[in-house]
Amino acid sequence: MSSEDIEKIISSDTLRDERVPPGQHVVHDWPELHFDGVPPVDLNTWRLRVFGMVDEEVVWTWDELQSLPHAEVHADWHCVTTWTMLDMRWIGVTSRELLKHVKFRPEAKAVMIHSVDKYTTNLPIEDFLDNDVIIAWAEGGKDLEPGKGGPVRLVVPKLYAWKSAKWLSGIEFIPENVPGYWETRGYHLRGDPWEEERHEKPLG
Ligand SMILES: Nc1nc2c(c(=O)[nH]1)N[C@H]1C(S)=C(S)[C@@H](COP(=O)(O)O)O[C@H]1N2
Ligand SMILES: [Mo]
Repeated sequence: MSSEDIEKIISSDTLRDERVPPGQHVVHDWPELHFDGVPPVDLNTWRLRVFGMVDEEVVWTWDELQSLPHAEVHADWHCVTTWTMLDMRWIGVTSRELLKHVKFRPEAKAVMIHSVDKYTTNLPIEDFLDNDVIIAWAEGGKDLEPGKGGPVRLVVPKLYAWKSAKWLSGIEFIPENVPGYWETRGYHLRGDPWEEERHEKPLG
């Protein structure tokens, strides 16, 4: 596939006059954050499984994922620990492209994202289907290193980086937007950096 064939998507947040959300600062070295170690991922046995409230479960192998149309997303990216990276260029398959092959039930309200390291994070379906959401295997022209989620991760540019699950393995359609790993531990259910949705308000 030549680079001209790749659909180019510009995340609308890169068109803002002020691109750095409140309380954030720009970094140039890509930090690496995960709750546990870097899990080994064998491409021969790796699968991406879409399940839950769907008419029929769909499973992709690595080669099958690669055979879908590729896209490049130009986007900024914000971590709740206050770093922001501008002008990321992610290569992969968009969530919309993937879901051309899945019929989810109208009662489904959210997705729970699953990873090889047992990490989970939740997204309302509208956020998952935003046009800049990508299942990415490369950034800046280089394949993702294992620490950065390689071979493949989700990227949700408009929400804090904890929503961008590394070592993606599953997308589960669920009836309610219930909390994932960090959301259960006090992070905001949605995580919009422009609204500073960092943490849920403490009780009491
Ligand atoms: N599978 C998995 N994905 C994950 C995490 C994790 O622990 N496991 N950490 C999240 C958090 S809290 C952040 S801030 C980003 C960091 O991504 P990076 O290491 O590429 O900077 O990954 C997110 N995705
Ligand atoms: Mo994070």
